[in-house]
Amino acid sequence: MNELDELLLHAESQIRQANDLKSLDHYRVSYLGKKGQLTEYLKNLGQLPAEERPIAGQKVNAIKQKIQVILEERLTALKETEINSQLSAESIDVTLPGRGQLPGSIHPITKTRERLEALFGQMGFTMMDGPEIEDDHHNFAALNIPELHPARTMQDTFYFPDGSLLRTHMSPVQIRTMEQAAPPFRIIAMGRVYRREFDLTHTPMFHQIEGLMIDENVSFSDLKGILIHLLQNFFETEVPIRFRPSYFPFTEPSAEVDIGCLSCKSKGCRICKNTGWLEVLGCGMVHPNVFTAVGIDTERYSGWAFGAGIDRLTMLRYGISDLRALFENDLRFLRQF
Ligand code: 2U9
Repeated sequence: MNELDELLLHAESQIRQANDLKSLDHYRVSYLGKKGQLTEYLKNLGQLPAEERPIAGQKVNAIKQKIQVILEERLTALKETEINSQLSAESIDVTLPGRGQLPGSIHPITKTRERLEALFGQMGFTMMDGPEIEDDHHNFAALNIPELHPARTMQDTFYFPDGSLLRTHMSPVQIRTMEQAAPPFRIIAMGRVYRREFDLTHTPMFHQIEGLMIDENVSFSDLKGILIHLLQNFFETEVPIRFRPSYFPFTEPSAEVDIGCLSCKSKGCRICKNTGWLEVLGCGMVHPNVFTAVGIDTERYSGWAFGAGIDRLTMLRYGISDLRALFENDLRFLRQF
């Protein structure tokens, strides 16, 4: 009996010290397993005198139950520790600072587009969109660009084998708008255009803005008023502005617009090629043939249009001297915006 009490004490202290599930199982087997110490006692009960057997049996069973309870308690405790350590190892500290990524910056071309959209928006113009892959009708024919016009030869335009093409200007967006709705119109279109040219001042893809205003009694003075207002606000100074007669197939009369050179204050420098002037856009009154192509009554309506290179406007506005900086994505350049 004393032996059994000692065994219980021993078992209890061993089990309480087991600090993982493996050693706990080892003790379970060593006490309660088939060849365990208590099992041995049970087996040996038969050798005792008959009158001692029931008491001894009860004692062995009582000890066995106690050991089972101690094992159970230890198992629960070990599992809880395991879960707690797993929880603290896997928990995420949401108060830790982030990985320190720098905020991005707005590309200068995007900045120009946002400024232009806001300035025209204030004057009641809405932005229209259209496909970059176009057809001959929307890019050329409807714009009074005749069959043999140089702009239609393979030199300037990227053609696909099926005759479709990459738009060479934003005008097709305006043609599509006029085909789908009726005047009055005050619209602008901004986006990528493509031409087969690549040198220091030209890239095969560049960005254009075009604007169109059509209503009854629209005249060249509307064109001048809006474009002068636009340029002075875009460049944020009262720059000198001049209109020079020019030619475009889709406008008549047509003009090109220059501003006084921003870098030399019109004194003459490398940027303005010593003329004191910088060309910034082309414009004119919409040609009657264009109205006819889209079914607008030329007796009732008149309108003006303009086109400008967004990349060029960006370079002039931010004093960027090399066109390539806009397309190289050098972070040292981009982070300045
Ligand atoms: C319609 C009718 C007329 C758009 C116009 C220009 C003049 C022009 C150039 C500016 C620099 C192209 O990117 S650039 O090389 N554009 O000079 N664009 S008038 O006239 C239109 C447009 C749409 C229906």
